[in-house]
Amino acid sequence: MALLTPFLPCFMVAMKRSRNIVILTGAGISAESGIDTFRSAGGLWEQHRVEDVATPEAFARDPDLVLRFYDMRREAIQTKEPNPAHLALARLDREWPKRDGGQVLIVTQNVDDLHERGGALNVLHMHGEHLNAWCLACDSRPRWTGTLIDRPPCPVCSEPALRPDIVWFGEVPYRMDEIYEAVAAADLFVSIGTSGAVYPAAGLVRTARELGLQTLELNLERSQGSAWFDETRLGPASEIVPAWVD
Ligand code: BV8
Repeated sequence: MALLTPFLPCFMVAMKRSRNIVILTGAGISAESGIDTFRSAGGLWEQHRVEDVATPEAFARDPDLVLRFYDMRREAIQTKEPNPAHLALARLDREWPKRDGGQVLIVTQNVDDLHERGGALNVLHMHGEHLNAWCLACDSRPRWTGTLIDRPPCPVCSEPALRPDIVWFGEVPYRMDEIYEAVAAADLFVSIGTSGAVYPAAGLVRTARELGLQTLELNLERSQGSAWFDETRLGPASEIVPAWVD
């Protein structure tokens, strides 16, 4: 390890010392790309009750309402572009292993593809992805950029049994074992653009602290989890994320 000059701010030290970094992102990292967040003023949930659109019960009760809600959002994200925060994380993801030999894993609650379109390679969508469908007849997860409201045939089994490949409330988030393993192997946990309102994602910072990781929060405002972080830096992601990475 390069000799650390004694006056480096504590997180510069942590960055230099950290080999493996787990980064949790939420809707706030995509806000400046024009994708609605959930709980900020005028956010998605203010336009829709969660119970009406993001639960299996809602889908069973009114599938057209749910399919239209996700069709609208799937179409919207395809008109948006990654912002400097996505681009900065992609640089870190690509360059960190060369600089330090460690790994970066971006665990996102987001269901847009802006991390990938920004160039990130190691992205884990714990709440699913708008641009996948899920066939309830054959359990395949075909790539899907169109609408589902007209019950199109599954490209694998031809059954009209496609639903959004989204983790709804009450459903089990994807690849939790991998996420906990990555946190257990990391030295630094960074949370970006999340209110800390939804579990188990919101509990990851506590798991990180219990395992002795350094924890850093980058957010527009203090979140429900801020008290659990060693440091919180406030500001728009497009400014504070590149400032942290670079
Ligand atoms: C589950 C669907 C069992 C996709 C979503 C305790 C333990 C475990 C579960 C629970 C628990 N207590 C309650 C539960 C149940 C529930 C839950 O958490 N309920 C909450 C409301 C209390 N959880 C579940 O049902 C989960 N499943 O628990 O299964 C289990 C448990 C453990 C292990 C295995 C299995 C399923 C949760 C997933 C639900 N699906 N979305 C979709 O429609 O998009 S959640 C939804 O909220 C989105 O995915 C979103 O990502 C997520 C979190 O929201 P945020 O991303 O944080 O967005 P938000 O708007 O809230 O905040 C934005 C933040 O950004 C703000 O802080 C804002 O200040 C900031 N910001 C804004 N602009 C900027 C910015 N920051 C920087 N720059 C900016 N420009």
